[in-house]
Amino acid sequence: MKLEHNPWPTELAQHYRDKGYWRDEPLTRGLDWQRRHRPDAIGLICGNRQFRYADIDGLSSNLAARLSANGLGHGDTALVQLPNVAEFYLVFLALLKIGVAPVNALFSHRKLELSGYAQQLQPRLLIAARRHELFASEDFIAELTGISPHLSQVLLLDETAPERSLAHWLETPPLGAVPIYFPTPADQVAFFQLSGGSTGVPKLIPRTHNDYDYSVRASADICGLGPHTRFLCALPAPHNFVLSSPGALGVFHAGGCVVMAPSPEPQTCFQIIERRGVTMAALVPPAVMLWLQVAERTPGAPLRSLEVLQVGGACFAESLARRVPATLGCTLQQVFGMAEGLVNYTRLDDDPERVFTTQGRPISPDDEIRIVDDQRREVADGETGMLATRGPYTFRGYYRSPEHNARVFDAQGFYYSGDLVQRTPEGYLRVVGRVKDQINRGGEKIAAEEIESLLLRHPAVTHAALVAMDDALMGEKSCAFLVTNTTDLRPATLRRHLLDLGVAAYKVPDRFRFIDAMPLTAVGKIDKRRLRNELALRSAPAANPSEVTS
Ligand code: AMP
Ligand code: DBH
Repeated sequence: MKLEHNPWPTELAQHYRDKGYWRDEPLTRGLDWQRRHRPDAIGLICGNRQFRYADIDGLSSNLAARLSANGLGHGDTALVQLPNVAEFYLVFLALLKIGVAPVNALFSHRKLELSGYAQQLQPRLLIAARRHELFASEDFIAELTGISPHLSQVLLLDETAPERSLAHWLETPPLGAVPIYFPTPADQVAFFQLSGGSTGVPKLIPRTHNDYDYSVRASADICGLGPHTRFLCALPAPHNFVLSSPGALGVFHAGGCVVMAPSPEPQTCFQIIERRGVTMAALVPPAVMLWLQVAERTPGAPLRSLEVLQVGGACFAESLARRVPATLGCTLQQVFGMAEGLVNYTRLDDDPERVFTTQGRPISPDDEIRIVDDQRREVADGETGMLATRGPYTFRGYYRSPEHNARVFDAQGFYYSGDLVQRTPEGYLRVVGRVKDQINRGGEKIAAEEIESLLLRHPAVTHAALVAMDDALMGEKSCAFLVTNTTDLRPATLRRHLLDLGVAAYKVPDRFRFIDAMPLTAVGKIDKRRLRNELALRSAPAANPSEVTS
């Protein structure tokens, strides 16, 4: 059975094969090569645990075989939520091996996000962690089974009962004959990536082996990965940046070593970097700010092994970028990517000025970029326009979302990312803004519509609008403007309301403002530009008693 996805047109697919981008091989091929040729090389470090390539392959094969023996295979999907631990990759690789397509939820996701994914994918398998509040008891598992009635297999990290213990399933080969299993065909869905989104319901991005594998291989090449690479995974492991740009998959492809960190917090990361000789790390801008502060306070900080720091996920101020090489003693690489596909890198041998002032150029000569105005006419180099792209690893449609797809793709299959960019004459991109209704909170994306509709579920809220406000550390934070039918609604009540609905904490507005009426545009839509301007004008806490700031 196949999972649906919008394929590339035959001619383009042929072109991508002819160029050698698509190799019709599974995403696990790189691992397979390492296992055969360098079984004893260390590929993964998590705390005090070290995994050789032979271990990574063996453990993931145990899990693959057991799941396969239990009847899981092509056409099936899995909901996975794990923290930054080695098991994240062991599970991902196991599922790829047997052709079960997972969605890897962020560890910060809660009921609402997980239920949304379960609703869309109808998973038969759930892999999660007992340490997550939702999985400390059985209630939410029962709820998920209600949403996805075929959910028949549950495996948990930190679980003691063997029939449900992820550790047990990884460490023990199946009894009896090992079943024969295969990955899904390379032009089919391998897994679902998460989109930051701009709509009410979080959208899923089908990624095929062919397209993802190409982006990983080409990224590993651009970033100079090899067996010497020790890559620090300090952002959430499922994030497209640290999974594939070049991320952990790039490192496995190149035979290097992924070193897990529980968070990007500098004290922890600096220790791990020193202890493990980390050569490369990937961060979002707020984390870089913290690293710079700590490194500046403690000269001679233990970052001697660090060669490259990648920064991406949100706008990185030029002034900060300029501090990176001197303060952290490493090469800076800017990365502008998206889980939907297109990834841009500054190159390691680029002139520093270019690295400080642009977000890089695309991976592939066949990444087609259009920068267009409101009428979708191309603008000249240096002018600002909306980014549209298609190419050998940019998806062709969100999972089961025909209406939304009709809005964000044009007839030629170009995807409109919602970013406002400029192109330099050399083909480098600069991200200057956004047209999508999203808040980028230090790399964590919040779809305004999702939070507005949740706020409106409170009986006292009659109108809600979520907008970005500038923030020195996070780049942006979120502010909810609200019109209510009562005078005594408090931010704390609304915060509780959102958390009770089960939304991830990072999506809860950082500030609430109560106003008498929403400003409207000429066509009667909420005028978010005016709301944003208002915030910019009064960035100091409001003194007006009709507004509550928190
Ligand atoms: P997502 O769709 O969640 O994968 O998020 C991708 C989006 O993150 C892009 O469309 C941009 O809006 C934003 N983004 C990623 N990298 C950068 C960057 N280096 N500078 C500015 N924005 C970025
Ligand atoms: O923000 C992102 O989604 C992102 C950033 C850098 C990404 O998907 C990527 C690199 O691949």
